[in-house]
Amino acid sequence: MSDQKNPSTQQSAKPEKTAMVYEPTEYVRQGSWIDSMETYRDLYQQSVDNPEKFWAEQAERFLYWKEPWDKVLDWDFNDPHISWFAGGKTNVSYNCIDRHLKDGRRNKAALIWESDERRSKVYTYQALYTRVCRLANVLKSYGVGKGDVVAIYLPMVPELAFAMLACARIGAIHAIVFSGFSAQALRDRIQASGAKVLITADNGMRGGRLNPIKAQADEALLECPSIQKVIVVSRTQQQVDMEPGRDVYYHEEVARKDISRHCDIEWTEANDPLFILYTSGSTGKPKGIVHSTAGYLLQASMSSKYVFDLHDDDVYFCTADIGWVTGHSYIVYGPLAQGATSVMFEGVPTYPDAGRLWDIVERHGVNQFYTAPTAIRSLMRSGNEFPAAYDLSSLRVLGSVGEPINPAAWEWFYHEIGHDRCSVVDTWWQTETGAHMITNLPAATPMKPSSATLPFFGVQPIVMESEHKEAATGEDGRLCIKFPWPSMVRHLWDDPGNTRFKETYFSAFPGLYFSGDAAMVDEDGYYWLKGRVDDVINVSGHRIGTAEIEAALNSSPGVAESAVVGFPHEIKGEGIYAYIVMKHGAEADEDLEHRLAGVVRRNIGPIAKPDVVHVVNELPKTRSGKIMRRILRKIAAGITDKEQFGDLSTLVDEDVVDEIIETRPTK
Ligand code: 7RM
Repeated sequence: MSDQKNPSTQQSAKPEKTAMVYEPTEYVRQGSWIDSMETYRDLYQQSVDNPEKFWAEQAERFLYWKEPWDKVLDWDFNDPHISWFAGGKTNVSYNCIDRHLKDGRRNKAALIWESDERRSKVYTYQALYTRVCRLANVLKSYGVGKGDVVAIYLPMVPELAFAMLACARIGAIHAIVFSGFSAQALRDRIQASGAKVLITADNGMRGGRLNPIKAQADEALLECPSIQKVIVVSRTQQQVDMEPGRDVYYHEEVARKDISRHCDIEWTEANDPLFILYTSGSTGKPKGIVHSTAGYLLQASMSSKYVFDLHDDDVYFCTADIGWVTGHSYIVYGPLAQGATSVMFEGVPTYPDAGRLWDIVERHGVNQFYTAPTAIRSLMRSGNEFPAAYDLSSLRVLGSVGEPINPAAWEWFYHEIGHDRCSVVDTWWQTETGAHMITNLPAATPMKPSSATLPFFGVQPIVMESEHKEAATGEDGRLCIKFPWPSMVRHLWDDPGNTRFKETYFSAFPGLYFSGDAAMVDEDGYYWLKGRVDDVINVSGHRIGTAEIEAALNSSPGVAESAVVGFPHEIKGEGIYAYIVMKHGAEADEDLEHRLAGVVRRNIGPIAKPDVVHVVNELPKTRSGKIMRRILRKIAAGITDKEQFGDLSTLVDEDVVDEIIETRPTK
């Protein structure tokens, strides 16, 4: 763990902090599942007093079990292993689809897909069943079965949801790669996961622009010998290269004569992996986060119900891309386990104009709307005339996720979108936590703008000042979790001996799970998140490791070394600032920035492109050879007064710092 607090992310709560407390309105409280603080506190108390009893009751209530479990919980955070509901048999596809065919929801809309060009398609639970079964049978016909990995590289098309549920149905493990990632990033993830099959598309369609997904996939597959079959969804009906024997069209395969529209369930053990999702950390390659079957689905489902106060007639809309964990848990698994109607949007918030999301809310009568602060800030900038032009009266709960929401964005969301009567739920969680961890409940918890408020049921956070010492009320510290929760990451994929798993999450604070975030608890017990304390940059709510960007930059000819840090960015939350040292004799010409952007785009994807490139002669290093990132973060944030840099005595050469300050680009 790096010992320096990342100052670039401190633009969150404190400076702008408002004293305002907003009580849930009568409008939200009416008919809600949890309508008072007493109910929340009572249930929360039960959940921590006797976690096993609490979670066993919830598991009975929220999931269908083919066979009961033998043991509710088995865990150890020192030699980390976590097992929930061991011996229990269930299936995620059954819980998200089949049981709703018998509980009166057969003809209810499961998914409403809204295309980039403003068409929509509705899939009932019955339709979802048929689609998923057919695809599951296609996968089976290729020999895919329990424990096999299926890589998915798809834009936001309905087939993405079908593919997830088809894998779950036959016990295969999906590994979704965000369609904005590059060929090389896809290749790395396929290689790391050992996937047998890839499901992809001819093209993606976003904001009226074509994304040549199949071409990217083909490039990746040049170095992925594990892939035996490639299923191609025809999104734009364009001619793409198809490799005979390997590549097949989705629509042709599911229509094959030998493919039945029923597919038996493969009953999986509660702890069997449901999916792998790669996420960035402070060092090395992305980590393959492995989520379980039962525990994951239980918490995703239960939080969907209570945090969004989801009711049977509701239309729920989460704007995330399924390539990230938010889409996994809160477009597909959580809402569908609840038997809800979930809107899946292919496009972008600003196409054809900045009213697009409000247009969707109006046309589909959305009741819950879940998005990220970066989207809110960008729409806020486009002006109030956009939301004002639409009927937003169906809304009841507004959600935020991805980074701390600054008070100005919170207030705008609350007033301009929620018309002072909806609740804003600020949900803190991570890829690793699988589901919501710290959040308000819309009809119960008084809201303080910019605070994620209180822990969800069963979640036991603790803010640590140092390795063995808890931080005092009002003091910043590191956010840890004391006790396992059902949707917790179980291990990292391909991590023999659990070495990296232990090192990353369980070694900084012995006996605790460490989140990588800074936080403070106030006098009311409310949590205020303060951003990452490791070398992870949160760009528009997406996690990107500085080490990954540096590796890309360093591979560019002429670059000797680089250091990447985050800095406060008005829209993105954090921007990417790259310090570059050129090789002896190499020139930092006008084209350098463009070349570096290119190499990052190719290695990772467009989201990781530096916002600022700063060529320096040397990086500030300590006598032991470590780059002093603390200083680089300050300079990137525009702090150039050396008085504010703290102790510089361990630097080899302080003049390096002066040179960097003097040459700072001023755009
Ligand atoms: C769901 C997701 C996780 C990191 C996490 C935080 C930050 C997410 C909030 C937040 C403050 C929030 N998964 N984060 N939600 N910070 N308030 N409500 O984003 O794995 O991609 O990122 O995101 O730093 O550690 S993630």
